[in-house]
Amino acid sequence: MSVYVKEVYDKLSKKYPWEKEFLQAVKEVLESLEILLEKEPKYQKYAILERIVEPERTIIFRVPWLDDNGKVQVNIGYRVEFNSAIGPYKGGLRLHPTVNLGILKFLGFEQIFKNSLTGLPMGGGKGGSDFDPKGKSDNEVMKFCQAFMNELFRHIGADTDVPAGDIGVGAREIGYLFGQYKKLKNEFTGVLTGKGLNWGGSLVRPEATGFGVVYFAEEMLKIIKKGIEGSRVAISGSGNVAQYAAQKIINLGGKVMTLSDSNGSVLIKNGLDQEKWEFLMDLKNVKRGRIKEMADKFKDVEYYEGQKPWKLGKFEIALPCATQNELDESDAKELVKNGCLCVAEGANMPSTPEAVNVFLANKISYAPGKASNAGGVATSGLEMSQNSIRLSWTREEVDQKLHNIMINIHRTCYETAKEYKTPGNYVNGANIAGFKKVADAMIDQGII
Ligand code: NDP
Ligand code: 2IT
Repeated sequence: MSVYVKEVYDKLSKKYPWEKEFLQAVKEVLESLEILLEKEPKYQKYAILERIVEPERTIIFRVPWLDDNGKVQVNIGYRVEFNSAIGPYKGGLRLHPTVNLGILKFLGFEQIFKNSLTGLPMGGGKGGSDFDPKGKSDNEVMKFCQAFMNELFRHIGADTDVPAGDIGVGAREIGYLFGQYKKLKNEFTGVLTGKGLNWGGSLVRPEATGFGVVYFAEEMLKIIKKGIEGSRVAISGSGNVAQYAAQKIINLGGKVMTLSDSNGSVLIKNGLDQEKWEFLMDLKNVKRGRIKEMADKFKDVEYYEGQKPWKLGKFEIALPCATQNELDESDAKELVKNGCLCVAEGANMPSTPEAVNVFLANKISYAPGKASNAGGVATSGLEMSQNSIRLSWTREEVDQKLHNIMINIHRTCYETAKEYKTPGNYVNGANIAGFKKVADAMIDQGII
């Protein structure tokens, strides 16, 4: 590490030693930036690193709500407004029992650079709660969302901070959150994205993250003169991102061999087809069941309790779409050994630093989440544009714009990596290109 980077990182890790995921995300970005910082002393002069690693504002609040038994439950709510140099704070809300400030700071920090890469005017933010939606009734989820918004509403707005979905937050939760915001503010505005289609949502937003990951993988594969058609693809997770990554892979002639949830993984011997995909959609979005049930239903599906997909077979492509640090060094070695050529992250930071090193050392086409999963927030940006002009674009128009954005992000990362003499290193490409735009805007706007 250079002296400047080391100084900033050491100070941060002494200040927040318990925020492991946040420190992990910062370390990766700062290491990539060393080659840039050497060339451009202005970033040190203006203390950009010291400033960019601290959120502009963090809101932490109590969320009391009544469960179906009339008992008072209390959760903690958060919104980390990380950086607004290039636009209003923008990023999802996560509802999961593991949520804490360190997790949301890692997600908010990544979001700054991801949003910058989309080319759209969006700053970085993230929020959520330790509320666990699993096993809760619709009524309880509504009560929680309303209680959460009872505090959050005073901090957000279409030109201030625009939340969206993430783990545990989909169309249902966005609906309840939006309804409560509207009631409190008496205002129908684009304050959230991922809205329903007949009340301000954008076509293709539900599909966007998964489609975008596959569009990005296609671009990486073109460079090495390969394609998706006929490839065996390992996908982890079975939520929003995994579902639409799977659909796009099927449409492009690839074979989706695995899916998973936090209990285990399924190996789909003949590959996921339309019938199985529809079963998955109903299982996860309507019945809210477990992935194991796919094996109960289909003969060629095997369930592996407590296992991740990475070691279950031979795959040319891997798309981790569940959660952070779900793919470790030994998983990466196994993937490489079995002929994996391309890893595109649908989740945020799913590969551990050791796994990333394995991919880079073996010259695998590896895309970090902040580049390959940017299609979701990019389409949220398109939803904001449509809300502002009070018009809706067609499915084809939005999909075309999303596809172009992913092609552009790929090109930016690829070219930037080459310019900084680390060709093929999408980690450096994404971090340097994402950072430069935000850092230059911070310099222009003075010490604030
Ligand atoms: P969903 O809640 O729809 O699905 C999450 C999936 O990941 C579920 O299958 C869930 O299984 C699994 N999962 C969650 N936590 C764990 C865990 N600790 N261990 C193993 N599996 C786990 O969320 P999304 O699909 O929206 O999000 C998935 C990832 O993609 C996250 O990293 C998110 O930050 C990222 N992302 C999402 C975007 C979006 O637009 N939604 C945009 C960009 C990135 P289970 O049901 O058992 O919990
Ligand atoms: O991690 C992410 O980029 C998201 N969860 C989507 C954020 C958004 O504002 O659409």
